[in-house]
Amino acid sequence: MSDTYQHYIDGEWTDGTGEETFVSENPANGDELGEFRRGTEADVDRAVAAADEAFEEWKELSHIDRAEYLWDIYHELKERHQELGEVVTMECGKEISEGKADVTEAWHMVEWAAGDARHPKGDVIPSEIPSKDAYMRRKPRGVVGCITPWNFPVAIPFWHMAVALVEGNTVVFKPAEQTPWCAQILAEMFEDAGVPDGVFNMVQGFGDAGNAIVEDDRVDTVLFTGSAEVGHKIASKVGGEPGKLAACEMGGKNNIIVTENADLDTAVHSATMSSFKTTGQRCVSSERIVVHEDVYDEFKERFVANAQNVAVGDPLDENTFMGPLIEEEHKEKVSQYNQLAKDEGVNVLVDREELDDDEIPDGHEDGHWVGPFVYEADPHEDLRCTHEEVFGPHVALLKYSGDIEDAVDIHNDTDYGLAGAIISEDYRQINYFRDNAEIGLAYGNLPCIGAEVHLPFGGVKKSGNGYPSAREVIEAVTERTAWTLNNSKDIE
Ligand code: TXE
Repeated sequence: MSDTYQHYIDGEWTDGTGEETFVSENPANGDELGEFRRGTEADVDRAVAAADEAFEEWKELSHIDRAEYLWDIYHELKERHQELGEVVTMECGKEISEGKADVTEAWHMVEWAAGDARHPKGDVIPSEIPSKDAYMRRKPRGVVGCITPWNFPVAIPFWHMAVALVEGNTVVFKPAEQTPWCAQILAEMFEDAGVPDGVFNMVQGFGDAGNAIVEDDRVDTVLFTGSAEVGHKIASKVGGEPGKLAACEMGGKNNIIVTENADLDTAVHSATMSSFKTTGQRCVSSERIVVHEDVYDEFKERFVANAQNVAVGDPLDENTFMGPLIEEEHKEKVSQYNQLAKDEGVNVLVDREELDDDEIPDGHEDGHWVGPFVYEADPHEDLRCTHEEVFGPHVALLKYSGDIEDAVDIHNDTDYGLAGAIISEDYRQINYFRDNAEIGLAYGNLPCIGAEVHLPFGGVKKSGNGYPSAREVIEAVTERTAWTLNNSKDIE
């Protein structure tokens, strides 16, 4: 083992071919957490070759035999819950209950996928001709490239990989450059579980390594979660190659609608959780709260009070509600959007962008700190701040005066379509929202904050194509064969 953490390719730890390394930093205090090899195109080439070769034997195992390896990983995730949760928190800055929840979500996904191995997939589709039998079988596609972001550094890799592996594919995993330590631990778990060489490969690194996966002809499916910009590039590259598939889940500019009859306790709680948890860095975080004029003043008063009071601080402290942003570059982006909102003439209600000195814990002066930024704006004005994804605790209150149709029109007036919620006591309004909101994930009387692992997780419009996660990922990682058998001597 060298001084720096390595790639895991074909069952071996390796420095790879590149000279460069990179450092993982704790976003709460700037501490260096470890040094990692930076993967090259040649490293990806080797990883894909190993995955391609390993596929021939892996695909011959039964679903149940493949799932056995995942059960070992499931147990290790549970045993190392606290330790890995702390690593998540140290590396991506979300507070400790969220760090641990990331690990819980990972084992739920593994449990679901490994348990589902007991349900072989296929459909009987009776032939139109009585003497024939017909049915549909699923087969693995081959090598699956998994390119993942930093905000759920344990859960999202398993969203991508668990079903893909159980279905018989092999994997090349390129984790986010901000969270290589989490990825290192995941790779150790695959090694400890004795997963056959080449079935799981990990190349640490940046976008160039991700791009090498996308451009490799031997990669049959690319699963991506990350920014809209990169996701669109991947979808258009892969879309030009017949026989290759990409399922991409990108961000959103998500809304919560609060109607005139809403339970305001639920509304204020939902908006607070959805806007500020993970410091607004979830793809399902809400940056637009669309509130009916009849309840606007009361909602505003209570939400603003929460935004003034949420505890920003050391993410390892259990009393912290919001940790830091992931990196300085991202803090600058959030700060620019806060300034843009002011330049666009909104009415600022809360501006905690610069925290007071006593809010920053001792020894954490180098963290990437921001607090909530909340403003009110006209929902019918075409402002950039209310239409572009910020990915931070930057929230617009948008007052509406008409009926549910007007609220949903405002909701749909962004290029994105990932997630949204309605808080209402009227089932007709709820049903209207369910049927007309242009989103992949819709919530009624709940915070817009996550989803049960087996539900399809993805969006429409600029937010994605396909589902790189959970049950629906099966469409991207399997081929279908329509089988017809003639039981008669006559050939029709
Ligand atoms: O994402 P990137 P970043 C959004 C959010 C955030 C922005 C940027 O708005 O501010 O994206 O975040 C790899 N070919 N979300 O920079 O760049 C990269 O190395 C192939 C929303 O983290 O998309 C990493 O592994 N791969 C999102 C992964 O793609 C490439 C969560 C994501 O990086 C590549 C995170 C390329 N050309 C950010 N360039 C969500 N849906 O929750 C980069 N990568």
